[in-house]
Amino acid sequence: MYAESPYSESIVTQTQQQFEREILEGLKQHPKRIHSKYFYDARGAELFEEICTLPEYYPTRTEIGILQTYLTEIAATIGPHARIIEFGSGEGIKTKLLLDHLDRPSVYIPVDISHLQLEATASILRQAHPGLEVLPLAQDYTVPIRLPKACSAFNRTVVFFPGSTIGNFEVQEAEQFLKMTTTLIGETGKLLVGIDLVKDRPTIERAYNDSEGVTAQFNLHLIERVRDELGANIDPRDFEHFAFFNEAESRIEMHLIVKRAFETMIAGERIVFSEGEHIITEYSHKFTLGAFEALAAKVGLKLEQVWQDEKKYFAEVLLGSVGD
Ligand code: AVI
Repeated sequence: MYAESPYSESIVTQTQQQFEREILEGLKQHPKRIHSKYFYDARGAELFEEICTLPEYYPTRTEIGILQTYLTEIAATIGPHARIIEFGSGEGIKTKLLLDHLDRPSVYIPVDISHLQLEATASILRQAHPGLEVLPLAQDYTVPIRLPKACSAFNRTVVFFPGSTIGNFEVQEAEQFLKMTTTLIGETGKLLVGIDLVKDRPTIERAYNDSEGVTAQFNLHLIERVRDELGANIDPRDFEHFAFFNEAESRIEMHLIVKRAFETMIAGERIVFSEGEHIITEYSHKFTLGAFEALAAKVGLKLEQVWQDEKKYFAEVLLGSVGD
């Protein structure tokens, strides 16, 4: 087991170079884009945690409610001595719930782009579960990953992907991600994933346009990062938060609208912003169970069990490989 962080500073530098490259690539596209994974530096993660507690943002508390109600049943389906791989490990409430309910889990591999968050979560879990081998992996999970080798034996692999983060992928990316999980779980493993369900437009739109403006701050934080980390002369006050439900694509779209025309140098290149121009910063897909089942079937995964809240706002879905 690791006694301290196995990650060197070079990973941090690499991540900064990737940030600069991808921001520039995105801002040269039409329409301009900034990938939603860049919300989550320390400040962004803090704002997201605040979003999760807002009255309008129903997904987090609804999913936690589902887990609290059904985890005994979910854990019984998973069985003892599982190896759990969790993507985007977040602040750990759902992880804690899962690990507390499972029967003697063997290995826990949290995968997250933020190594600071990972290490904090890992050390808490090592204390709470002395028999659990915790192997954090600081990596962008939108690209294929190589798992750290565990010393402990395990019965089956379960990929845990709560939070409806799968909805933040483009449809093709979601398919690729599901394909990658089929390789990780093999024939006997399971994928336990949280998905946000299609519901009435006002409920969905309110969740991304909260009255306190925290989601707006979260969105505008991307501009703060470009200003602070890439030394760009760019002002968040020149942008406006905009979020709406695109029914045809079944997704919330978050945009930043440019309020006044200006141009600025970003990482050595001149970028022109026109008045009224939109930067796409996030998609958050809302699924029907049928649509999610069809997506999973494309990569050979079948829906085995579904747990939902009473209002059917959110679903926790267990999938296995078709050959299982
Ligand atoms: C992380 N993800 C599932 C959130 C969502 O609802 O799509 C991110 C978020 N964006 C704005 N509010 C929350």
